[in-house]
Amino acid sequence: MTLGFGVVGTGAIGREHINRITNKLSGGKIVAVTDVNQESAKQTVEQYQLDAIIYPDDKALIADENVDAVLVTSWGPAHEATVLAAIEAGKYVFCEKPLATTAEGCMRIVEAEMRHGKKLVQVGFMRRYDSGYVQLKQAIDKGFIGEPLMIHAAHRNPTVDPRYTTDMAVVDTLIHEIDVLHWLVNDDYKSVQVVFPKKTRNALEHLRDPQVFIIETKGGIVINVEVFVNCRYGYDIQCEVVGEEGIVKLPEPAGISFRKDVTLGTKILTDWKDRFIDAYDVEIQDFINSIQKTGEPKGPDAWDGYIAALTADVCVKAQQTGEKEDITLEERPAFYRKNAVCEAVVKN
Ligand code: NAI
Ligand code: ISE
Repeated sequence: MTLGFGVVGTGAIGREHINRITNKLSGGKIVAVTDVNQESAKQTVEQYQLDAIIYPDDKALIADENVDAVLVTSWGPAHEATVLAAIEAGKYVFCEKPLATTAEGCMRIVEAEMRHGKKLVQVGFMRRYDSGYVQLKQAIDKGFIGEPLMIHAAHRNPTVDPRYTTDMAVVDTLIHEIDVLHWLVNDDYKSVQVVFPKKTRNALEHLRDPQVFIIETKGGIVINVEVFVNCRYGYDIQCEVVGEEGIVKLPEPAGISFRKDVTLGTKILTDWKDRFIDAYDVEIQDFINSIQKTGEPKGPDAWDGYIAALTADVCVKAQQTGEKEDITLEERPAFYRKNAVCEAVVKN
């Protein structure tokens, strides 16, 4: 059966996902779209020559019987209401991060899904599908570097929109590391402290940039993540795990090396769309395949969305207090499996 997608939000990543479902992946079809900017929805249908109904809002789209799965790519604050409405209607959901902007909002989604009795929701934490992170995880799980002791990570964007604020370094950017790093080392977070180095003159007045997050896990691993969203030189994601017996490091994205103008070099990417293009393809193909094969998505789930949101809330608090703040997580309910994805990626 072809999975009919209804898309809520036809902006940057909404169009990316529409394109991949329509032109690259198999087993899915865009049957409906909506956007608060109806002109954007209309342009998208024309751009990708979709045979899809344009709805005035998410509720009408969800009610369409041809919509099996709702692809939520609207702005973060709108996600919760759409996801809850989709669960209520018994529809599958692929929701871009954040699942909801607060831990309470994510918990409402978790409760609704558990009441429904079957897993419906996958969150767009695509790094768990990135071949570099998967290789790191396999090495760590096999004991290749012994016990992990430290992680040094960096998330750098060349520049950001003027509306980007200091807390967005957590809820919009660090959120990817929050999800992927505890998954990588099979541990839970215990505390976080934020340090603000000297500010770059390339950041607008209202934004503190760069920022360094020092996160400790329950097992004693110390993680430092630099978030630097006006680094200028490119889009650069780094991750190095230091273990008792050795070190593993995220591979650099492939690209030709060149010798030119007395320089030996390699181009650095500038955009998240290109850096994680394969991971986005694999995550959505896995969403389609898992539903078709088992009736449930297998990727990062609503509980993972909740853990990320709760941790993000504490990180924002730590930005404000400058103190080491405790991260207190509840036990993962049996309804939600641990460590979603790696297995699926390894098989694919
Ligand atoms: P965008 O601003 O380009 O697009 C969002 C679209 O949603 C706009 O067209 C807007 O009119 C529409 N919209 C907003 N509220 C709506 C509502 N209630 N109903 C229907 N349409 C609504 O934003 P972008 O960059 O596409 O981001 C969308 C989401 O995807 C965000 O949550 C963002 O955090 C996430 N994202 C995830 C990435 C990843 O690496 N996984 C990368 C980029 C974005
Ligand atoms: C954006 O929303 C993303 O999710 C990108 O992956 C991230 O690198 C960027 O900082 C965010 O703004």
